[in-house]
Amino acid sequence: YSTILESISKEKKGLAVLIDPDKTKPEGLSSFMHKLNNSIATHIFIGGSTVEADATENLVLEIKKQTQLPIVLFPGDVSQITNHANAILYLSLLSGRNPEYLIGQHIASVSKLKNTNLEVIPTGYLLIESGKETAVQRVTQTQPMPINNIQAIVDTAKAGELLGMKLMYLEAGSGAIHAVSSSIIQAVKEELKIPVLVGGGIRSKQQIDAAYQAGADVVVIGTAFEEDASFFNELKK
Ligand code: 1GP
Repeated sequence: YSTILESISKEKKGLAVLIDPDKTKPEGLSSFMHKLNNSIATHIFIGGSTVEADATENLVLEIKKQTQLPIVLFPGDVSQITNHANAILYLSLLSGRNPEYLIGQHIASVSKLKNTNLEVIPTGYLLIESGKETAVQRVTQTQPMPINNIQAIVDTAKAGELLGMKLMYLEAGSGAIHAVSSSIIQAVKEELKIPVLVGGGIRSKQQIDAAYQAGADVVVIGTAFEEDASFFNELKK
């Protein structure tokens, strides 16, 4: 958490590269990691909606050998917990009403977390409407929050902060057609004191800058790097 706070200020923002163990195998990672290490990326997030057993741990072990950046689990479920990462975003899907993703997975994770040194970062997770059904929606069986009711999004995020969450993640969904809009980011940021993370469907430098401009403290990008690692060249240190 301290590295997230350090990476953000008025002039500085965070960039988390999301690597999905389901799509990225440990073999042949080196060229990708080389580009990542030479970019403005500040954190590596690891996770996916559905991941095979052991795939997360194997990937974390390999990535750890190839970077100094903090490795943070961004798990789709309790099976993706591994002690080899630095921290875990302890996500509660506040936008939905499925108890399994509000508290169920958390209870199931306790016995595992007790045996790790992972830093647990309580994080509110809001799925926001983005133009098509996303994996988060499918897997969690919850509806995204409609974009025409910004007040409901702001109030939900604020409730998460009042509950003690240390980060708020605005998620359009991996590969989203429409990223979270500037007006939503701005409205949430105005109301919250905790850092705001924004991800889903961000594919260009221009979109990254627009999210920062609106108030995002950390932008999270997966698909754009997965599809074309040369995108890192536009984001050199
Ligand atoms: C998904 O917010 C992340 O959980 C990143 O989305 O893959 O669209 O970059 P993308």
